[in-house]
Amino acid sequence: MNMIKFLATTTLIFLFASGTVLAEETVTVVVKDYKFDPEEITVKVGTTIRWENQEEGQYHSILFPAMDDKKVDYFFPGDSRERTFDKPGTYPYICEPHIESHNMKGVVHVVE
Ligand SMILES: [Cu+2]
Repeated sequence: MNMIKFLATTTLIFLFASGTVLAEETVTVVVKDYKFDPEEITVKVGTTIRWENQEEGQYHSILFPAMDDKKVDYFFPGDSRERTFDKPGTYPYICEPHIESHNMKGVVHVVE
């Protein structure tokens, strides 16, 4: 392999690796059996969390009362909701229709 080919290959590998890192900036929380899994999660600033509804036939919602969420936004099996966290802090959330019946809640810790 000559030097040009070597450099080109190395650059491609680097770009691929960088892309992989970027992809990991989205973290999935599974929504199933009236639970968030994991219920408590710690992520770095800038991370997007995606909640995936993996129920058979039950809708849920993601509501952050301290972030001024007011509208309840149901999402159904196969659907997801995303939120990006740009500031460090602790962010509790609930599933509004199931907080009383199933204590359905979670918390996101965002760190530098
Ligand atoms: Cu729910």
